[in-house]
Parts: sequence; C-alpha cells; structure tokens
Amino acid sequence: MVNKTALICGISGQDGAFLAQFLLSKDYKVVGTSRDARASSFRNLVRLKIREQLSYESMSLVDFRSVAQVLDKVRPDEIYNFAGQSSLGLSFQMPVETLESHALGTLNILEAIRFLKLKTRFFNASSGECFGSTDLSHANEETRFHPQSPYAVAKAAAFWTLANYREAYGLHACSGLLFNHESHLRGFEFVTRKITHAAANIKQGLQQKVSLGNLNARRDWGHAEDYVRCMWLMLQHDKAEDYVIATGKSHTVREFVECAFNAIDLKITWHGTGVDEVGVDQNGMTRVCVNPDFFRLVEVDVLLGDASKARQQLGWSCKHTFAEMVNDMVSKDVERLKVKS
Ligand code: F7E
Repeated sequence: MVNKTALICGISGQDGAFLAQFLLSKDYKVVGTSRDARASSFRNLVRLKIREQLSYESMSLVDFRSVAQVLDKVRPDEIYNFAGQSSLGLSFQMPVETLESHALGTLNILEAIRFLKLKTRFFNASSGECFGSTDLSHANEETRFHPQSPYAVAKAAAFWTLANYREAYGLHACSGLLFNHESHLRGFEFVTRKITHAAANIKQGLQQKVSLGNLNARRDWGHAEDYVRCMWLMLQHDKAEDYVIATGKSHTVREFVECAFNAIDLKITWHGTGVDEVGVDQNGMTRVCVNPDFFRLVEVDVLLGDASKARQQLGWSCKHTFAEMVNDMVSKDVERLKVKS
C-alpha cells in the first residue's frame, strides 16, 4: 500500500505539531510549511521529537505563486491549514494582516487545488469565535455566525469561501469550527499557557504572581491532541462537511486559575471586585491580580460548542478531561523549568 502524503500549512504551531505526530503514527509522509522553513526552529516538533521525520517547504499563503508551486511539487493527498495570525487580542491591532492571512490564505489554497486539478482533500481550521458569544447555549453547525473581532470576521470569511468552493467546484474541502484547544505546546500569549507557565514559575520560586484580564470569561477548553484526531476523521469521511469540534463543557478563566494553582498545592481564594480583585493563596500571598491592559476591546463572554454531529457521524470523542489537561500542562511546565535550571 502506498503511504499517503499530508501537507500541513503552518507546521510550527501547537496543532501542526500534534497533527504531524498523529499522521506519522499512521505512516503518512508529512510535509510541513512555514513562511521561511530554513530559518524556523520548529521548537514544537523538537519537543515532540519528530523534527527529523518531516520534510519542509517555505510557503506564504498570501502569495498564490508560492502556494501553487508547493502544492504542485508535493501533490498531497490531504492538506491541513493552520496558518495565519491566530491571536484574537492582536487581531484588533493587525486587522489587515489577520484578514489577509486567513481569508486570502484559504482562498489561495482552494484556487491552487482547483487550478492544478488536484484530488486533494482539504481541512481548514476555522473557529468557534465565528459564533460570537454563545450565552451558555451550545453552538452547533446550524447556529448563526456573529463574529465579534477582526480575527472572527477573517475566519468567517474563510469559512464561507471554502463552503462556496465545495458547492461550486465539488472540492473535498471542509472547515472544523474549533473551540479553544490547549496543551503544553500552546503559545504563552494564550491565557491557559500563561497561567500554567506562571504556576510552574511560582512553584520554582521564579515568579510571585500573574496579571490577567477578564477572569469571568467562559471558554469550552479541550485538548489539542483530541482535536487533531477529529480533523483527520473529517478528511476520512467520504462526504466533505463542516463540524463543530468542542467538549460541550465550559469553565471560567477563574476556574482555570484555581485548577492550575491547585496542581502546585496552592488554594486560591478571591477578594475584591473588578480591577481590584485579587487571588490569594492559603499563606496570604497574592498570586493573581487583574490588569485592564489584558481586557479585550469587545469581549466574547461565553464560548460553548456542541460536537454531537462529530460524535455521531465520525465516532469522535474527547479522551482528556479538563482537569487532566490542566494538570498535564502544569506538570510539563514544571518539568521544562527543571530541565532548564
Ligand atoms: O483567551 C481571557 C480572554 O487568548 C481566552 C485561539 O485559539 O480560541 C483562542 O482564542 C479568554 C478570553 O484565547 C487573559 O479575554 C483573561 O476571553 O486564551 P485566549 P481566545 O481569544 O479565546 C479561539 C477559539 C481561536 O480560534 C483562537 O485562535 O481568556 N483572558 N485574561 C485572557 N486572555 C489572554 N490571552 N491573556 C490574559 O491575560
């Protein structure tokens, strides 16, 4: 049997790394792209000890020529796209780059597949942010979009472009409406890793407290390893369709903090309100404070998804619980600091 080839656009991030690991375990030949593959350290792939098992191509998604050239050279059976500016907070400061990297980037892949007449199956990482605040009712594939940030607008534009190409040209292309998904490979700019990294630093005596924004924001947090498995299942399904990928349970940032600090034996209690609120441990030390600099221009208060369709049609389910994920992130951050010191 000939091994399948997968092209992962945006291999450097958390999802690219976990998906590459998963596909290698299924004997795929994996090619990863990054804007400048020769200059990239591929730190996440090094951490998973798979850097040498992949090959790499430089590709800029906003440059059609570079996309077409790489797709023509690799002629992949499957393409997974994670590239683009992925920080919501930053998207308010970089709206043009955010829109171009997602909307134009996705369009260029679709056009290249069509232009080269490839039989490639295409997965595009979309986002639960397309729904806007879901108010404790679970969003599913039928829920209307109400994007509330330049990032969400860009993801919604890419979603509809892909749906249009699927309908118009019969491409096997699908979007995963991904709710927040985390791991020890998550970037420090995201709240979960910021918290687990701070907890590890505090345990090692390297930091005293962490400053956060909205403690009451509620998110549906799953484990990235579970989510990449669902992406692969989507491309194995003969009919290309879009799916929500979520756990169906939500927690506040405050609960995430309590769970992460509990993993280093600190019990956090909360005092004060608003910007004066602090989280204090059992020894009376302030471990958390609120800094309005981390508030969003428009905050999505609640994000909660319903992945029933993925469960029923693809047989997908989450293997990691919320508490297991948080504990694992903290313990890997503690280990990492021990190795460094
Ligand atoms: O924020 C609040 C913040 O930056 C989560 C991306 O993967 O998921 C991710 O986007 C919540 C927000 O992720 C801080 O206001 C409080 O309500 O970890 P985050 P995100 O913006 O939800 C979606 C589904 C994606 O598609 C994105 O690509 O936490 N929050 N205090 C904070 N957030 C940050 N970053 N830093 C804080 O200090």
